[in-house]
Amino acid sequence: MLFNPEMECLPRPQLRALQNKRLKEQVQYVYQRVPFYQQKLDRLGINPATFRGLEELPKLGFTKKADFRDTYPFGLFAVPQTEVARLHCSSGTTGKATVVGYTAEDLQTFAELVARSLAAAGCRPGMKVQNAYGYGLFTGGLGIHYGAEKLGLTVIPVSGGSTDRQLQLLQDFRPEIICATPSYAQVLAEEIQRRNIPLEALNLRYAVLGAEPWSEAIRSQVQQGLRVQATNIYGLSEIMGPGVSQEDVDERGTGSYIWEDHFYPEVVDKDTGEPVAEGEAGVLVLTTLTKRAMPILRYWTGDITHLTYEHSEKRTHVKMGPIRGRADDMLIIRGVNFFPTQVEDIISSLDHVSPYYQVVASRRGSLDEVEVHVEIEEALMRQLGLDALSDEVVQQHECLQHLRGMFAKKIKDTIGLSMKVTLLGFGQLPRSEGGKLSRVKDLRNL
Ligand code: DLL
Repeated sequence: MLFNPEMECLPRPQLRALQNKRLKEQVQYVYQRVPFYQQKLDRLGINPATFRGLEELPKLGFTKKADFRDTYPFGLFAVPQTEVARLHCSSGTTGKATVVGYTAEDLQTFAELVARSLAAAGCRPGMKVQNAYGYGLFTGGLGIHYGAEKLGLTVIPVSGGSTDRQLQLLQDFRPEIICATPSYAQVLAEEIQRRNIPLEALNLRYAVLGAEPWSEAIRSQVQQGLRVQATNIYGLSEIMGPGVSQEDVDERGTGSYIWEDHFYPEVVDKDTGEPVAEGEAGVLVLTTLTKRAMPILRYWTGDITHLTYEHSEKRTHVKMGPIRGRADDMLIIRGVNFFPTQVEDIISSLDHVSPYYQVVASRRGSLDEVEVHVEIEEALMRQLGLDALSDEVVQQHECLQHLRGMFAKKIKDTIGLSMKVTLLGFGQLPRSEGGKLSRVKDLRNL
């Protein structure tokens, strides 16, 4: 369903003209109101009055996470505090949090774009949504909440964690929709199976998953385990929160629509900052086109993806691929650039392994080492009559040794690195406690 058909289907020439007009306005607006941008544009010799819009956008350089830190807490705000209706912070960063603010108008836009996203995910007015994103400074909980209300859903604001309560509410209130991080949706799916809760006791149809990278293997696990159609929702606090882009339920696996009337996307080379060709992977850079409290020009998201402008039946907006990792998550192992999510692709292609894995980088002497821990499927554990796995147990089973060898070989063949593979029993790796789950440990202290 389209929430705003006029905007979602705006023919591309008109969409581009709208973006151009809004970008010029946004540049003038920040120049007048944010000393950080005024100084930056002056330094670059750009006069906002004669700025030519999209064609000149690459001249503006990038805004980076460090710029938020350097101007902490309110240095990038374009309105007086009295006009700021809400504050949020970005999650999981070291040092000072990144503070972001919204005017009442920004919150309206935020709600509309989340409403659009939920509609694309399959949600319809009148349905109930269990919102298992964390409420608080994190944008996930409240962001989804107001968008869901705007679409006309009944919101169950349970927040993240408390798995017993989540399962109880899923059975008692019978929501059609669950919104959660993919790693927490995996936990719910597993617990339902472990507790022998029949899927008929639930009424779920859709899962809207985001806030961390996930794979097709996780999609299958959640779709089967919760009997839902699962779509991707992407976003980040610095730009807005959830709902910057969203996958359509009927077009799963083909990318997520970026709501281009409000955000202008570019993908650039992570080393040179130069634009890459359509379809090529690079760092996603986003420019807000309508933000009032905290407009951001060319934000270096650090997220690696690609764009496709291929025409779709449903909407005219561009699609972005799944996030393949973050530019700063990239591990350089013995000189080879490697994204831990590449391991995920290999896992998806193998039988008998679960979608749970962890990549651990360490250093012995001056040599980098990578170890991949991966769980095998519950069914195989049962078949072999095992509760847990250890190296000794693997030694005793030829099929496990074969699986381990095949996995290590695939890693070497596709990534070009030798990694030690450790097979674990189902349930041996950490699970999400309701929020984001980190699958990478870098112990090298680089
Ligand atoms: O995670 C906003 C959000 C909430 C998105 C709920 C979706 C659902 P931050 O805490 O600022 O905001 O983290 C933003 O999370 O730069 C990505 O690296 C990652 N991320 C967000 N969504 C996805 C996704 C929220 N669908 C950072 N796939 C981003 C992969 C994602 N990574």
